[in-house]
This record gives sequence, C-alpha cells and structure tokens, in this order.
Amino acid sequence: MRSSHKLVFIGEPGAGKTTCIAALSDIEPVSTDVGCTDDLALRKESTTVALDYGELDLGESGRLLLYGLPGQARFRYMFDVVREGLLGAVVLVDAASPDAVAGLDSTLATYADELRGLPWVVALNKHSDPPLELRERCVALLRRHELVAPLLAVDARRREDVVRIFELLFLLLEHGEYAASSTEMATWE
Ligand SMILES: Nc1nc2c(ncn2[C@@H]2O[C@H](COP(=O)(O)OP(=O)(O)OP(=O)(O)O)[C@@H](O)[C@H]2O)c(=O)[nH]1
Ligand SMILES: [Mg+2]
Repeated sequence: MRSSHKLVFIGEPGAGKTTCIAALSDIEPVSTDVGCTDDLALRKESTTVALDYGELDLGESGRLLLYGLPGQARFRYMFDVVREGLLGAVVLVDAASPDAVAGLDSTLATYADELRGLPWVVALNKHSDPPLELRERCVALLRRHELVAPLLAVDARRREDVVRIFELLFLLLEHGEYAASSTEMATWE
C-alpha cells in the first residue's frame, strides 16, 4: 500500500488557505465555505467553517493529503484532527492587507506550539513582491514567538507557486532540525 502524508494550511481568514488547496488538489477539493455572519462579512463573502480537504499524487512517494484549518482561532482544536502523520505546515499571510503582520501574529499566537517540531514555511500571499519592511517585520515576529521558518512570496491561485511551497518543505524535511528552541534569521529567496 502506498503511504500518505498530511500537509496543513493555516492562517487568518482570507489568507488564501482554500485557494491554495484548490490550486494544488488533483481531486475536487472539499470545502465547507458558508456566508460570513460576523465582522468578516465586511471583508469577504464566505469563510471556511470546517476543514478544507484536497489530495495530491506524489507518485512513488504516495499521496499528499491537504488540510486547511478554519482561520478563526476558536477552531484551533481542529489541529488535533490533522496532527497524526503530519508532514509539515504552511502559514499563509495576506501580504496585501494592512493587517498582514497582526494576522500573522494572531496565527502564531494560536499555533506556535503546534509549529514547533514541524517543518513549516510562511507564505506571503496576494503580493507579487512583498516589501522588505513587511518581510523584516514578519521575521521579527517569528523571533518574538521563538519560531524559525523560511518566508516566500506566492500567489496562492497559481499551482506552480504552491508546488514551490512544498518543494521547500521537502527540503526542510530532508535537511532540517526540528527541535526549534533557538531563533535563526528566516531566509528570503
Ligand atoms: N489577488 C489575489 N487574490 C487571492 C490570492 N489568493 C487568494 N485570493 C483571494 O482571496 C480571497 C480569500 O481567499 P480564501 O482562499 O477564501 O481564504 P481562506 O484563507 O480560505 O479564508 P477563510 O476560509 O475565511 O479562513 C478569495 O477571494 C481568493 O480568490 C492571491 O494570491 N492573489
Ligand atoms: Mg477558507
């Protein structure tokens, strides 16, 4: 039987989790978007209330199961659903938003413990060339949370960008150290 691995996408509402999984999945992704009812309704029409789910064939390496967690911190417990067999995590940031850094801060505040010990990356989405200042503020934030991860810019709608994300994750898996107690400078490609 071929193996399967899990990858989880987390990030603030609107960061692009559902979009990423739709771009990557080779099955029809399962999404549980509903109309927004709270303050979010001012910013977007729908939000994910349970898991997003997709799958990707990795050939001989098996299948990659893709999970998107709901953006709201109150759904953090859903991480338990995906923890077993988790290969890595992608933290998405809406880099075009004036609240990008605050959004990342709240994601890290919610998930820092889960991210420690995993290979993970920060994907700056919705901005083709995120400004240096934003990248530096993200790196500073990671340090404050005592986390280490590379940052990269993506367009979550483009499959090749999302593929780059997990190529990076696989590199980290091959070469990384995941007892992350120290803070190193995140790299920028
Ligand atoms: N311009 C641009 N729009 C994007 C990009 N990625 C996602 N979007 C749009 O941003 C909106 C929000 O994306 P979603 O994928 O729904 O975000 P989400 O993280 O799943 O949000 P929640 O389910 O509410 O937590 C959608 O309208 C997407 O089409 C991008 O790279 N560039
Ligand atoms: Mg969603």
